[in-house]
Amino acid sequence: MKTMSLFLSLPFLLLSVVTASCSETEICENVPKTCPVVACGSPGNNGLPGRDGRDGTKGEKGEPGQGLRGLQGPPGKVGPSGIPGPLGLSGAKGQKGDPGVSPDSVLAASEIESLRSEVERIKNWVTFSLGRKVGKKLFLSFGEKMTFDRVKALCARFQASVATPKNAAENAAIHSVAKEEAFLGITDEAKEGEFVDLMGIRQTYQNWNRGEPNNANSGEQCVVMLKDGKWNDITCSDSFIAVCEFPA
Ligand code: MFB
Ligand code: CA
Repeated sequence: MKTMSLFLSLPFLLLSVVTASCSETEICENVPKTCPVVACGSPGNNGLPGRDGRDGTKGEKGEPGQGLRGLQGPPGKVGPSGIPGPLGLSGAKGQKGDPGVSPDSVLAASEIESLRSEVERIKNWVTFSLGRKVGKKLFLSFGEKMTFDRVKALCARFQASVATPKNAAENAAIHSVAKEEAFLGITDEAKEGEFVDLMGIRQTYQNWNRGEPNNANSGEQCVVMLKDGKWNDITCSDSFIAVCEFPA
């Protein structure tokens, strides 16, 4: 029986001898064909991937990324108020105020009324004796002869203007107060032949003497009322009396 079992195990024994001689790390075909019964097969398929290796050591820090900058965030909340600034420059000086009214300068309404009526009486006396009134104009004469420029200055000093008749009635009133030839507030200084009043308004009412205005010697830019109430254009540097007109 022993022989039989030995015989049966012989191939296995042979196989294990052959296997043992090729089973080391060398590849079968590199083995010298010393063993006539060894035939190497074709390489086998790749084996399955091995297990993951262990993590490597930490790398160096990389350069900053070149990605897009983030959108600007919303404005932050209002910060605390700053400290007050330095005092500004002084402002321009204000207009002069109205005169103060001291208790004793306050006039009673009755006192005001009596003053007003007194003024009215004085104006009437003046008009009756010295002047003539037409509508809202009071004409008064000043007997001294003077140039046109001085006449304008005199009337202005009394808050009046040089008498300027705008119609026949006013012309007659001026004629009645002027006891001799008097300057009128009319000239053609701005444009020869165009007579205007001292406000530059065209003089529509005119009362020229025969043959006037003639701009004699090309130098007559002022106007004088003659003794008969007619007008003549005359040299402004000549001298005649002043008649002023006051708001009545
Ligand atoms: C002229 C008159 C002129 C002078 C001169 C003496 O009339 O137009 O203004 O008054 O007389 C003739
Ligand atoms: Ca003249």
